[in-house]
Amino acid sequence: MLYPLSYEGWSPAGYRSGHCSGGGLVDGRVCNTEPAMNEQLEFPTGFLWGAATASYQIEGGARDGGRGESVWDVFSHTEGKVAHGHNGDVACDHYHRFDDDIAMMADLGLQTYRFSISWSRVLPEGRGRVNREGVDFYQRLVDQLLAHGIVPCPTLFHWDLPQGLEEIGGFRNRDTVSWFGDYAALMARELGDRVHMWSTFNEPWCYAYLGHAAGVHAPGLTDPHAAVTVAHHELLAHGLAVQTMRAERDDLRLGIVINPSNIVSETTRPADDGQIRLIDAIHNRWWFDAIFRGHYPADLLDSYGPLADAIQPGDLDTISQPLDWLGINYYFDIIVRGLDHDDDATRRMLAYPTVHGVTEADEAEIHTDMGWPITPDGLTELLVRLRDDYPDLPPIHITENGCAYDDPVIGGRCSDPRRIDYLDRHLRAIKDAIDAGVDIRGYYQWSLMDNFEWALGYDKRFGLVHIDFDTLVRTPRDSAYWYRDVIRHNGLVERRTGAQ
Ligand code: IFM
Repeated sequence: MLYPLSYEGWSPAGYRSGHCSGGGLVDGRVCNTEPAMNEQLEFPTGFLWGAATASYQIEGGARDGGRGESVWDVFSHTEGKVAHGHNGDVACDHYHRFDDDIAMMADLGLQTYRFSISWSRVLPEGRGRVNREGVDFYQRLVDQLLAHGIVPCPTLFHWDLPQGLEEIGGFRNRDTVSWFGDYAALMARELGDRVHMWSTFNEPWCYAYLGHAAGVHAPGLTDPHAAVTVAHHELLAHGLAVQTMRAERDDLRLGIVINPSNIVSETTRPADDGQIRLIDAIHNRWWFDAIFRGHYPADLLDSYGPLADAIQPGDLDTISQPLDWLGINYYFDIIVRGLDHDDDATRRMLAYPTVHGVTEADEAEIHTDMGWPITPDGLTELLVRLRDDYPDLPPIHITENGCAYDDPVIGGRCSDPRRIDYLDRHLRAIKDAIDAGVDIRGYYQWSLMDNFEWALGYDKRFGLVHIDFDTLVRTPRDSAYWYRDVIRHNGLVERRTGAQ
């Protein structure tokens, strides 16, 4: 039996006992496994179309303009942490080439651009001294975007914590919460007259668990207590930042970006259900319950016990600030084959990031270069379920969605039909969710260009634009021109590839 683990109040039993085909409704839910690729689909008027990147993944300029070190500089320069010893010192050199990159975005018709601010570029030590050159960089970036009619959407924290703060405990240290609040207020003062749409954190689950439990991301710890503490402090910092930014200006549209996933179990052992439910709580409910209900999931708190001792009275009030929008990053459903019943909470959490597997005989066999299954149905299901489970949800923007494929440039052109297919399927899934009544206002493809894919280095290519990392030449792929058509038509037209 195959079923997605539920959010609270949703019964998994009998929900999805197999993958649907041919579109339509299965058990009352929207299902679009085999989209009608040539069917035209129009999105709601005013829907925003964009692409996303993050500071450490594209900027480079690591030693330029007074930037301070981040945890990712230290991690990537530590032997054995990143594939091939790659690092973000140069990356796409966007720090020096942003003018041209923005002209390229305009050529591709982007209406909005999601990027992140490098905290250590504007505050080299993470607190105290402001680096004017760093602030100026982001002011020029924003001014150029606006000059090209592109709506800027910055994220304040996409994992590159200033190393100075890491040395005094990083997000394990409760003081970092207030330093983040100060940083957020500074950015609201410096950019808030021109930038209205902000997110505080990107994928806080990744920073907490990949960085502090699995140890595969910076800062590279394998300490479950640290991971849970960071998961809490990130949310507390988010809530505080919303307060400090609103105190600076009342015209900002503030949100947070979470990466939820359906947890799909294919295990037949009933004894697995409780553990899978906890995995769902770690990945999904922890974040949404805290922000939109003002409490953490009781089952997870019970399981964590003393691991969650960072939570103090009043914290959840700070965390559950009303938001103007919610960012959802979606790549794939997490499909669990089986679990070790002898795990204690600590070992289970450490094991968690590696438990996703794939089913054997369905569309999930199709993988991207990340080894991730392709599960567009899951996106519709997830969005509908979020809407059902959290009635006070603000409008949603899909802030990341995309796939890694290493299609080469041949004769100046890069044909990438698999990316077009992936994006087409996921846009149809989003449209299904909109038709089912979910309030979705925008879509950011990940990523504008190939970039530093964290511990996997530069081999995993997510870009609409191919980067030659020797010459830094940019070549828009066929998918970039396809996406330009999507934007022009505010939706999907008949499928076509190639530069137009
Ligand atoms: O590259 C990352 C990004 O930084 C965060 N979301 C997932 C992407 C692909 O792994």
